[in-house]
Amino acid sequence: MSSRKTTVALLALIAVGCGDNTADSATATLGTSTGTSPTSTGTTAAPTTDAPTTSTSDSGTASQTGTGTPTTSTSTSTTTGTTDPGVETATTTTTAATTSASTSTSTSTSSDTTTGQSCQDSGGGDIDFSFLWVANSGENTVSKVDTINIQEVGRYRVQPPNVPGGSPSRTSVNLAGDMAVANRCNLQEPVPMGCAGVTKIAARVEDCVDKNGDGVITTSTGTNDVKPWDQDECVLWHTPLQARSNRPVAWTAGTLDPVTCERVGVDVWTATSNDGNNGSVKVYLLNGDTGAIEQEVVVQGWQGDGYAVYGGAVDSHDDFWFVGGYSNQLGHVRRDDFSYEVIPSPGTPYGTMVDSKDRPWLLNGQLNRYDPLTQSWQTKPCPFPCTSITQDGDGNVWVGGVAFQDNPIRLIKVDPETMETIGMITSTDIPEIGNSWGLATDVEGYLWAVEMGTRAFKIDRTDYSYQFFQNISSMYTYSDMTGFGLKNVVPM
Ligand SMILES: [Ca+2]
Repeated sequence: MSSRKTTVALLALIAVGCGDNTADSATATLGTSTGTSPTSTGTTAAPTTDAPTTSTSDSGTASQTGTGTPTTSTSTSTTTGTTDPGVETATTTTTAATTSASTSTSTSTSSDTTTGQSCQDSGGGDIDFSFLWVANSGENTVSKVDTINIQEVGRYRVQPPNVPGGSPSRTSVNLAGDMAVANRCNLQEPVPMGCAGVTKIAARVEDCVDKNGDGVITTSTGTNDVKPWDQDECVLWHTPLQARSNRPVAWTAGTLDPVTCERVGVDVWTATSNDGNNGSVKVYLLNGDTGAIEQEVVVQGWQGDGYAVYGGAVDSHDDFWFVGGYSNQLGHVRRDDFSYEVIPSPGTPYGTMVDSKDRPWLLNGQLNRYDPLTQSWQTKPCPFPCTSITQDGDGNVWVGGVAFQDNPIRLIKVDPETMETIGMITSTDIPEIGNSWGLATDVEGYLWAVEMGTRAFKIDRTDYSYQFFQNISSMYTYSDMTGFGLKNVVPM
């Protein structure tokens, strides 16, 4: 089999085998690429085309900018000849179709000035905060796993009963240890309100709320102790959303108050399909304390069919970077004024992160790294079907993926600058490990490779020794599920 065919087969495998674990028509669009309107097709991935490579044309300078309007939708950014930014012909469309500005609102909170020397890092770096938050998608719960003892210490409902949808996947952890998770919904339009939505859970008992005033915090203590909806006092809020797809979730770092040493302005980004309008998507900033929608930005010029937006992460400015749902595009909404840009990407997204130098990465069979300063992409092939990504405290990028046929590679270590593979973990090192859909670094520096299945591997990245957490439920999470990714980008 030629390498080209191999790549194609791998991508087809990814499209079918992984994707989000609920099969739906959108999985099929991966293989088609090349500008065909994915809404039309429900067919399986065509093995003759190869999404990441065919629709390349990199030199991703083409970006369209626009400004999001405060609060509600409306469009503003009437971009010119844009459309499908992810689909080839990237080089030409250098629009910059800004229109009206959002101005006002936004109290630009630039951190730099307040790096209080007297304040210890408020959480995130503390060993007490070492939890892995994984979603048990099929049962609408999230598990809190102690990464030191490799033990599940809490399990929580994240969707009200009797509401269709749910299906949580991506989780995000803030610098105080709090977790937010997005419910994907995954139903066909039209969907009811609450099919999608975001739920926040506190990590520390002292951050939970004694809602019934009995002087005790009632909360889950482990796997077999799941409280009824609204009775776990560490589940702090739930914000229902009406969308067929709600995937990315990413906490902001906020700013450090030098007096109280508390972080303030800690909010949550999420994004959804814009049901009824597949030429756009919605990005939300939710108030971290209340879950209220602080801002809604309709991002125009986005190929928003299918999964619409697949994942996202913040940079050191608390800006939100997000990737297409199997479509070759990268989005960016700025925290200070909610303006945005849509950037064609040279490869199809699956996993994504922002590295310690504020560069978004996206990957799915190929590594793609975007440099916002030069507005350019760098790409490298993966020696196996790569899907998931994290960066460790030494700067090394780790990439997980699909165990494919007789390829022994399970994880690779990548130089963050050259993007060359500088190490690998194989099936000889860890015979039990299969597909690592999710990858994260914990506070002690261990890697966590999470299956779409029941095992999460804790791996020593120096000698590759390992243990694993055995869940009773099937997990599916590949976002910043420990909070290390956020800590990694925040200037401390
Ligand atoms: Ca109570």
